[in-house]
Amino acid sequence: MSTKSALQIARATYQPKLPNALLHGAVKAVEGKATESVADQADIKKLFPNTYGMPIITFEASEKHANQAINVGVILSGGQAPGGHNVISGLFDGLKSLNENNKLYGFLSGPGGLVDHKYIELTVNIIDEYRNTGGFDIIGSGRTKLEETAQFDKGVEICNKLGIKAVVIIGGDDSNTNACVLAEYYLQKQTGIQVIGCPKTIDGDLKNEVIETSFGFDTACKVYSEVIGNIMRDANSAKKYWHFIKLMGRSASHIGLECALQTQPNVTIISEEVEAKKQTLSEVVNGVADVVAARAANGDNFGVVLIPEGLVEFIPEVKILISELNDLLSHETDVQKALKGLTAPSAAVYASLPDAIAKQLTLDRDPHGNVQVSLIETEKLLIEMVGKELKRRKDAGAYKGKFSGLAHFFGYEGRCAAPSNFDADYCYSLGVNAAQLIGAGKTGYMSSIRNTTAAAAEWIAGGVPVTMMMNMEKRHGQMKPVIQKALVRLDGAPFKKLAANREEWAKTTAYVYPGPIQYFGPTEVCDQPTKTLLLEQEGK
Ligand code: FBP
Repeated sequence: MSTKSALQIARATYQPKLPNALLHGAVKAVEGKATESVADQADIKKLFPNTYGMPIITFEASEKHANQAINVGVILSGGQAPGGHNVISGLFDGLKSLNENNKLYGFLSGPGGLVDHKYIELTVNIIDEYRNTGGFDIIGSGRTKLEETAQFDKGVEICNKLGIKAVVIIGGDDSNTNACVLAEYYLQKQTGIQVIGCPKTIDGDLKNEVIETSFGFDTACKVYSEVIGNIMRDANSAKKYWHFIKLMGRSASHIGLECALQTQPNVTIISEEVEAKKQTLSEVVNGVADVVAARAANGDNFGVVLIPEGLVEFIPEVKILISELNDLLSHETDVQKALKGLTAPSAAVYASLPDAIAKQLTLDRDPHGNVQVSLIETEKLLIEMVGKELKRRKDAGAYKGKFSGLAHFFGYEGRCAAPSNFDADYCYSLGVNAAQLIGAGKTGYMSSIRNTTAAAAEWIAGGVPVTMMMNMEKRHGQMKPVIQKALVRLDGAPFKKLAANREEWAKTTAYVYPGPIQYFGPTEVCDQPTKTLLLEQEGK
């Protein structure tokens, strides 16, 4: 056992807040109207005959009644997100309040644990060690996809052996899609095993009309914003560097947008806007160079630029280049030979890239043959290209400033942070709520806590059928049912707020220094949700 810090010891005693409906361990499930999937209704209905169209469920507090003892399994899936341990402790406490003989098993290292029969029983002593802590180390996580019926059948074997009647999958859009496929299969095969999902990902892209936010987004953005604020203060003190900060978020730019709203940087690139405006790489570079030049004209040779991790895949010409490279390199391992197969426009884009980045595009591929965007050093790419552009302007007598760029990438630093009060409360509620969905006999549902900008007591607890969030999308050449990913909406309140202010933030030095997450203290300091969530909910 590792030695604990004073904060960890104090934090372990924090009792997460719960919605009123979940406070006393007994609920009544109120069913809404039948639901439809967000799109492709006929296809989704055909693929999910047993779990399609189920109603949204809202829980109301009720009288306690006797429940049969059951065993439940839990899985952490995908990238770490602050609050995962609280989902599990909430699930544990929720199950115990249904029946103190209920048992919780944790499958180890992600969905693979279910298939490979690797598990531990989660006892109260283990759970108590992890309350309100960051990380997924209680049982580990992994990215094995649950897609094949052979895997599902292996799952039935271990569930039957351990007497498990329900599996809770804590994951992002893909993992919850797979949870729904599993729920449907287990119903069809009459296994008697329920499957419940929980919305996780720091990326913030698992949200919709009925899921207000994915857990972990709040804490991760606050951690990044603290550090961005510190860098801003350094920039404003030394007045000699331009800091280019890449922020995690595999495709959507929600993290970059939220951090921008919290800290007010000089430039924030939003991938979704770049794509919508069909911007070229040189247009993106010119946009940044314009701000650097305008600030230099005011004597400010410093600044901060926020860059979303997935940017390159949203620049149409780079996206085409990457897809051509994926194809060519899947047939030809000799990179030089493969490059000869590029179309003329892609060859030109490739030639315009700094050598190191061009090399990253050809070398780093994941097991599916795709470029791993988190390994592409977009922050360095932009520094180099903006530097070149400024030199060109200087040679033409159009710019007189100094430009010195520093590169940063914030991602892993925030994924295992101790959850903010919001995430601690939200996650614990999601876990207790998942136990109630199991108690109510539900399957194919995602645990849902809504009204999250109100005080926790007023949060609305219940369940949302996963099929409701699905549409059909092309994956590896085939149409598949998947939960629709939520990208940044350019007509949404958070983006509009950025758009209305960014010209001002570019020119003036309007930095905000949010400081570290506070766990103890006044509610206006400790319990605020993200600006994204506040702005989105305000508009409803
Ligand atoms: P999830 O969608 O699984 O929550 O993971 C998100 C993420 O943190 C991305 O922001 C990032 O691109 C990716 O995981 C990194 O993956 P890995 O942990 O495999 O390096």
